[in-house]
Amino acid sequence: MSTSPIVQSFFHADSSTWSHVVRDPDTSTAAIIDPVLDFDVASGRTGTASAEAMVDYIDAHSLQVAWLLETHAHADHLSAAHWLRTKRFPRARIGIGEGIATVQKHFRPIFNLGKHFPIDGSQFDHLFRDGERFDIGGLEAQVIAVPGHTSDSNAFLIGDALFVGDSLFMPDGGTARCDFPGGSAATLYRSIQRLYALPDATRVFVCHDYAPGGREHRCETSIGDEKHGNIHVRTDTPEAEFVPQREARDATLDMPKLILPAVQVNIRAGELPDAEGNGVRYLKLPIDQL
Ligand SMILES: N[C@@H](CCC(=O)N[C@@H](CS)C(=O)NCC(=O)O)C(=O)O
Ligand SMILES: [Fe+2]
Repeated sequence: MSTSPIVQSFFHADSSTWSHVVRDPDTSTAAIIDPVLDFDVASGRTGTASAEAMVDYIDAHSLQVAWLLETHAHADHLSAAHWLRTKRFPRARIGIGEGIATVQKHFRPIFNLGKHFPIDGSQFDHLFRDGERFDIGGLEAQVIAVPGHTSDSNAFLIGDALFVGDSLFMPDGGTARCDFPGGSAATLYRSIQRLYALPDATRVFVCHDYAPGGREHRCETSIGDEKHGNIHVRTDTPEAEFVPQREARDATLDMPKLILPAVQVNIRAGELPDAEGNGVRYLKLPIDQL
């Protein structure tokens, strides 16, 4: 049984998102983490070029996709999970943290989705609870709940590779914002302490990299490098120092440009809203709600 997955990462430039294909070297089984559906908000046009680049890689290596994993309901891009499962990998299961129910409960009234929109996470194939273990071929995977950025945030420890979602960024990028509904800087700090309890050699793969200082975009670091070099939280950073700094920075940030389209699609596991009578799908833009 292998403990070290092969990771191929894909960068989505519009949202600075890293998606990852994680594969067991001993079998052809793989998981896709945080796939992106292209979306041009000005034209309302979706696209699958980014997702198809991952499909090409999977086809080239004859992989079986067992899981489409979401580290959280993203606020800055649309998920390609539904498209990938429907059009390419019908046997893959879409999984997200059980905290998605809290996110859905918050946003259902904002988008006026009504009682027919379930707020129990049932749009997803599987809801992960903290500490849950599952297999990807011969790889062992473990769920580590990392709330703080959002209430549904999970990290996935797959062999020696940790997919941190939006908790930690690269060391010079610090941490994710905590001002979305259900977010909390103190909660994120405590989540990060759980990640810092992992071995220093644990490979860390981030979900976003905003390339501070104009350096190249990167996605891989390690627990040791985060613990000793993260600009927001190192092993010697007290919670009382991190929280006010994180909150002060959050107060300066604009909402992500795609938050309204993204959230209403991503709480449906990436499925677009049903078509109206004319066959066209519409996204809502609630006024003065955020
Ligand atoms: N300008 C970006 C902002 C995206 C954003 O807010 N990203 C979140 C993660 S979903 C974050 O934590 N950003 C951290 C920061 O900007 O400090 C956009 O409009 O999409
Ligand atoms: Fe995020």
